[in-house]
Amino acid sequence: TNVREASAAVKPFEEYQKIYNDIAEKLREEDDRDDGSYGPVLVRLAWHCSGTYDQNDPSQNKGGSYAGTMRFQQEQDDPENAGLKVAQDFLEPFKTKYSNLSYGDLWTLGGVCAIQELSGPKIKWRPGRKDLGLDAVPPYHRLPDASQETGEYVRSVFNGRLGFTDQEMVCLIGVGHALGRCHVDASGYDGPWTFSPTMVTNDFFKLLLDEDWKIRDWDGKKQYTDSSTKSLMMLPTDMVLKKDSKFRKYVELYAKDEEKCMSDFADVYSRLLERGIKFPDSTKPMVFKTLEEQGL
Ligand code: DDH
Repeated sequence: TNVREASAAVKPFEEYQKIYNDIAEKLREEDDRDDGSYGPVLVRLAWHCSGTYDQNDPSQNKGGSYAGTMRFQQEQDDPENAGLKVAQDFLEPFKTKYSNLSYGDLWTLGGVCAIQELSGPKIKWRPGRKDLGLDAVPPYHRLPDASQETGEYVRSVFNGRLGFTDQEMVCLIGVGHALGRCHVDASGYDGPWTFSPTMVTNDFFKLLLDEDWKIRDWDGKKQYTDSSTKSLMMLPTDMVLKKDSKFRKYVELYAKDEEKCMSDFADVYSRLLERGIKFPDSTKPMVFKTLEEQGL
């Protein structure tokens, strides 16, 4: 019910593959961030522009990736979006270079490209989102607050608003947080979740189960650190996946079965990027080739 209609694809597949390649080449060339890649922050931008969707909101403020409203200061100022301007700026040149490309399409395509180029699975993607005005900016407090440490809270976001199952939320959070790191100057948290933050893996699940996680002794926000190396982190919301038995069985499943983890993630991330959007039947899901597959 709470959906917006996408326009029919305005470009042929080959045009979108060109945009994909441009983003992928820029990712390869610019390595002056954190662990050497802007990929993780692009994955987070795609998630945060989509994660504002609320299936129960009867108002016009539906959120989701459709309207590209994070280009407005008002949405950038949502405390949960701190640090994402970097990703928007990274993608901005392509908005200028390609006409008829909406922000919603550009930012979701950026996430798809980053996952695939960081050796993740193929993510099906469809175009047709349209830029809408300021009145489409979603309200704050829809994106998750990492300090909340209950299953009830995590489910209120992912099931209540976004309509995902327990298994789907575990998959999204755990594969997302295999990538990148927290920044004190953005969220107030600090550090990476895994030893390979520029590779899409199921390592988050293995580390969550295998490591002994203790509250970090510092004067920052409450977060957890692994006892063996003290170089990794978990957020309070991440720890819920281990403590809640209904979540934990999926953590165990994904820690054991990387193939299932990746194919489930491909499916659920793709649907995350399309929350609240109805695509015309004529728009078939696109699957892009990586630079490597094209010999580029
Ligand atoms: Fe996340 N995430 N995330 N996350 N996330 C942060 C970083 C990254 C939460 C909080 C934070 C997902 C779910 C949740 C990524 C992907 C995904 C940071 C640190 C916080 C805090 C930001 C900073 O300081 O720069 C919370 C809470 C949740 C939750 O669901 C309960 C999901 C579903 C994804 C996904 O992509 C599917 C990625 C990638 C990063 C690393 C960004 C970077 O710059 O590096």
